[in-house]
Amino acid sequence: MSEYKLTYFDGRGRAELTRLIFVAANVQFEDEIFPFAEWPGKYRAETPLGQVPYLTLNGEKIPQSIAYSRMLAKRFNIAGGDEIEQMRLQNTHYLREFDETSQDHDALMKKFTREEVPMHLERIEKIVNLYGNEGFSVGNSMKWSDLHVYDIASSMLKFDANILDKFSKIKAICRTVESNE
Ligand SMILES: N[C@@H](CCC(=O)N[C@@H](CS)C(=O)NCC(=O)O)C(=O)O
Repeated sequence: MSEYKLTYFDGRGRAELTRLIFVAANVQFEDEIFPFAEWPGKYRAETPLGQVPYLTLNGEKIPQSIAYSRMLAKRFNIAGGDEIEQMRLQNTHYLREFDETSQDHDALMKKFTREEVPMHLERIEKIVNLYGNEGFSVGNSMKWSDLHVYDIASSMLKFDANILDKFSKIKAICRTVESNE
């Protein structure tokens, strides 16, 4: 049995960064995936905070994906070197919540893809300009911030296939991650 188990719905969502960290570090983990239909009746009651994903490590269930992803990245040596580099990596780790419950879903979706996503991508592009190098968000080796940028940026392509066109640094990071075996 693997030391690590990650539990989430059948989708990328907030679990994908952690999956990418395990895969990039070549560390075995159990990817426990359950159908959404089983969430209310079965899985919710088993979670620490009534939410997924969570990580089970040595029998302890740990909530909050960024907290345990950071711990894993440190453990697998892709969390940056000194405090300054770790802080720079941290700059790329923010996610915008998307309110799926809004009444006017179409208008919200338009605002999200035409205004909010480009604004956030632009900020990430600037951060990479400041701290990174060609194909890397910080420094010049792959770190968990690259996996996060890749996860977020590539999932935005489903809303608009051209959404990354203006962001050459982000596209270079996506290529780095995609070319990693
Ligand atoms: N900050 C938490 C957020 C977790 C979260 O929002 N999980 C959602 C799915 S992505 C969830 O469990 N929703 C089901 C519910 O609240 O009933 C994390 O990153 O782990």
